[in-house]
Amino acid sequence: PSLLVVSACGGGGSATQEAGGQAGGAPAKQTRTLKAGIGLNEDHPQGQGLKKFAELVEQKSGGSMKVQTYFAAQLGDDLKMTNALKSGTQEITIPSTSPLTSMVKEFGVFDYPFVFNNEQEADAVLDGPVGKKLLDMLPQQGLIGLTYWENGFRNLTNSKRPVAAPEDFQGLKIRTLQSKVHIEAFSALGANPTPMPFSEVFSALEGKTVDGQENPLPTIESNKFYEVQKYLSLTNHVYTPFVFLVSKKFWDGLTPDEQKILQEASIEAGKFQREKNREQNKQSLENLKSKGIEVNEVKPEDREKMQEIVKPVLDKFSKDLGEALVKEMYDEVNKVRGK
Ligand code: TK8
Repeated sequence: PSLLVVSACGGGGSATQEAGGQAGGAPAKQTRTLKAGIGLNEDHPQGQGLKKFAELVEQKSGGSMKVQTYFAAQLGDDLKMTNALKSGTQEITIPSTSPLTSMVKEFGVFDYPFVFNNEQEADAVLDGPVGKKLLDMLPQQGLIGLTYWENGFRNLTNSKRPVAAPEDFQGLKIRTLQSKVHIEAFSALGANPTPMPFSEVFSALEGKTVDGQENPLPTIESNKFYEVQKYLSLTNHVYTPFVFLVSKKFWDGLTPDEQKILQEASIEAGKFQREKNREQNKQSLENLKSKGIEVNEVKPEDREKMQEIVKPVLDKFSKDLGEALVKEMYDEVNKVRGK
């Protein structure tokens, strides 16, 4: 007679042990169920990536590890889910790095506007020593950072006017990420930044508590911000990474093999996710135009002016976040540029 023992596993995650019959029978096989939640929708590249990750984990573990997926902030916003990982009530989340600056301030270097010109430069920094250094700061927060996925280059939408030159930011009430660098950079540009969790953005735009917001194009499309915004300005002002997080309490209870499965699957699914995101970024621009949002470009010289305006803010933050770290990031970018 087979015996089913359900036990709460020490570090969170539910574990089911199926005893292989009587004592002396086949070794007990443990099944683990991992809760993974994200802020974006199932059809967004982040959602597609998470589903890919779940498939890979199931495959690689021969079915002994199962990932339950939750989309669209069903389990809460980025910070709430990250805190659930810390306390061990959720196993996986993939937040933007920006709200994590309240835990690891050094993630603020990824909030510097106008650092990367393209995704390849971002990949070099994230997959290189700078990215690694930041992941290494997570365990002391009760978090394991396995790899980076892509949120992407952010663009501004608003209900007032096209934003093409720095003066167009004047007085615009913009929802920003919960990051000091973002808040101060938008203030320097003359905007009125209002930080809030992503899950509150649509209703804030709809109810006109804010005039605008900024996010990558796939998100603007997937979350239907075009329904409540008139203008889309292709500012490409900053690149936001997603960081793949696992609860440390949970991680510490895994076997090395199980850890390896999660590590490999997160990286493999991440490659898939980055590719999907880059395709979708192009597609979303077309889709958004056809939805009737008014799109404008930003001239390189106006981007440079914006860059000049935020520079003192960044110089100030570099003192706090570590000038060596900031320099390492820019050096890495210059390497890709062949400088
Ligand atoms: C989704 C967020 C979102 C981010 C934001 O959970 O908050 O604007 O860009 O995509 O991480």
